[in-house]
Amino acid sequence: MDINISDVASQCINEINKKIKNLKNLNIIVAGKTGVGKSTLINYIFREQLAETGIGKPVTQHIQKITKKDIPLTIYDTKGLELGRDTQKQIKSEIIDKIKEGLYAKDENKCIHCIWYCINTASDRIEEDEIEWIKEFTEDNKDTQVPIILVLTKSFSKAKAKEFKNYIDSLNLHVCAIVPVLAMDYEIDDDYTAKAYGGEELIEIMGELLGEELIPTLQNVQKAAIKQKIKYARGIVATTVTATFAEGFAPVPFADAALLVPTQVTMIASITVAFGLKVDKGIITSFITSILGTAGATIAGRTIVSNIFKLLPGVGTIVGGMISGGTAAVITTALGEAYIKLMEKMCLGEIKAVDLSSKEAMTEMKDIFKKELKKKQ
Ligand SMILES: Nc1nc2c(ncn2[C@@H]2O[C@H](COP(=O)(O)OP(=O)(O)O)[C@@H](O)[C@H]2O)c(=O)[nH]1
Ligand SMILES: [Mg+2]
Repeated sequence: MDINISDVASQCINEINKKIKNLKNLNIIVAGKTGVGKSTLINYIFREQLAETGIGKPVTQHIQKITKKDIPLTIYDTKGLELGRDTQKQIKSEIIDKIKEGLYAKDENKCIHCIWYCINTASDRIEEDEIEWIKEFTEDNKDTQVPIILVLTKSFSKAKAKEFKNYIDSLNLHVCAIVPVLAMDYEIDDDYTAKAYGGEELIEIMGELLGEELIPTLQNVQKAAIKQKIKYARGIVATTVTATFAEGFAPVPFADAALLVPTQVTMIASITVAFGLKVDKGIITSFITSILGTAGATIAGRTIVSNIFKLLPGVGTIVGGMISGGTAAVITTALGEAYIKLMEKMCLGEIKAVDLSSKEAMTEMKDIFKKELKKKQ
């Protein structure tokens, strides 16, 4: 059985598009006084500088809806919380109405899943009116129960942020979590710049708060917690391998090794969606070609397996022209890990999509795969 590399790459792209289309929409309200750093936070946490480049549309007097094509996320940005009691009260009811609207729609894609209330750590104090607002809000939110996270923005001093957090903790506000964040590097003086942080923690908490079905979306839209993307992607690999090559999986004849391809296509697509990177057919083709070590348009299942065995003798035994479930699992895991590494490097800007077809990049991908095979043996 032959596989055609261009076809496999197309299948990956189709599967990626299908998975993206099926992602549930995540809806978050971001509240806080003007200047506390809401827009900076949004740009830090989510991909594509959403607060700057997204389309903003006023939905009420004080709420603006921000969306962007192909990002399954809606941010409701509030303004005016600094404008005194009456405006604050009005904003509170606009938010509660928005939450109820989502609930009545009985559509998970329209529900408000979380509220981030931002307080500026640099200002050193939570003002009395904010404490009041949060108390009243949580009272009104008793039936709707939308989780609230207090984000302590501009927390360039970790020590100060900790102190501030402890203080707010002692107020016993009904919030799910209090998370210090520095959304942008902060230059303290010529010699010292505080590095942005807090994204990993905020995303971890979001992951705990949101239901299972929103996790693929969360990973797709976030860019501030690469470690968690990797962890999640590894979970995809593990699940794929256990589901496909569970104990008792019959050996596959070499010639039919291509039968494993659909499983691997699905795995690659899920990982791509988790990373939220723009991956085209060229990238997938370079990846497959470099791993299989072939320049040909088609390749036989038997050749794939023997090429991989050549890459690392001892990865599997060639007995009776079969590969065991165990060997197939090792190969699939290495493939998944190599692809995760590629995605990670692309996220960090260490590999550029345009360079992927270069000889150096191909060799690098092959080396990663080889290393992973070695690890899994
Ligand atoms: N260095 C640094 N500056 C920040 C941070 N957060 C906000 N700022 C700055 O504070 C100002 C107000 O931030 P912005 O996000 O526009 O606040 P918003 O009105 O709540 O949306 C801008 O000049 C930002 O650059 C941060 O984490 N680090
Ligand atoms: Mg703003």
